[in-house]
Amino acid sequence: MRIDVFTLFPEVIDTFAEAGIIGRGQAKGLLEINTHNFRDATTDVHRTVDDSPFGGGAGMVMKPGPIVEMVERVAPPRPILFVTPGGRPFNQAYAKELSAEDGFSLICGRYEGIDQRAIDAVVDQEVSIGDYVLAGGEVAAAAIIEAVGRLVPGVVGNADSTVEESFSDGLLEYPHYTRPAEFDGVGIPPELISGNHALVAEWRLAHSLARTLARRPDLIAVRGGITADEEKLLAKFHLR
Ligand code: JF5
Repeated sequence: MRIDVFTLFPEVIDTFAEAGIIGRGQAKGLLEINTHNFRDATTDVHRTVDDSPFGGGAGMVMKPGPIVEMVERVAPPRPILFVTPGGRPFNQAYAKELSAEDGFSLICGRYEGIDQRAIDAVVDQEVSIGDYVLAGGEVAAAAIIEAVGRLVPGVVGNADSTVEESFSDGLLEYPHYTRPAEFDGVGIPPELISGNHALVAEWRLAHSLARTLARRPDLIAVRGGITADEEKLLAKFHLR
């Protein structure tokens, strides 16, 4: 999968893309992350990428020329996504959709945003990673690259680890434990060392359900509520 990122801070994306699981994905030849600096598409001696907004107001707006010129020069993989708080909410389903593509591109804004004519000329989709405002799109782009890149077959080592996790079945993760069996006087749930695989699976599902009910009731509603069998399972582990 090829992912191209257009940004005023390519070193932020380059550094991120060399690290961890995404870096390994690139080393294995499964991912290719390319970065492009809008400033390299400027024509004036000051390499100007921004200007004050028509209509007045605080802050600066990214000029359309360098954005459209850089995108047309590169002919990057589509869809081209503009990262902005006003975009389509990014979630695991959106990540899965993008992971089915051969590639996609991300445009990162700075300042107050980018000229609407650049969006109209080159952008296919607008995407948001959450209801907060960042100083620029780079951190959001990194989150999208990581969420999508790890779904590309072979990027994550253990074949099971991308299927049995939060959101893959619409529930939050159950609690995890490892050695030591007692830490600071606190033990672990005895079911997990019972040797009974069916009991372990039931304990995990019950705790996923209980956590989701407590923290994310909206996700339970999406699934159509709690079934009678799920109610029984919660009661079995004293979670209701
Ligand atoms: C950005 C103008 C984009 O702040 C964000 C963002 C928040 N959720 N998703 C994306 O993007 C950076 C800043 C200013 C446009």
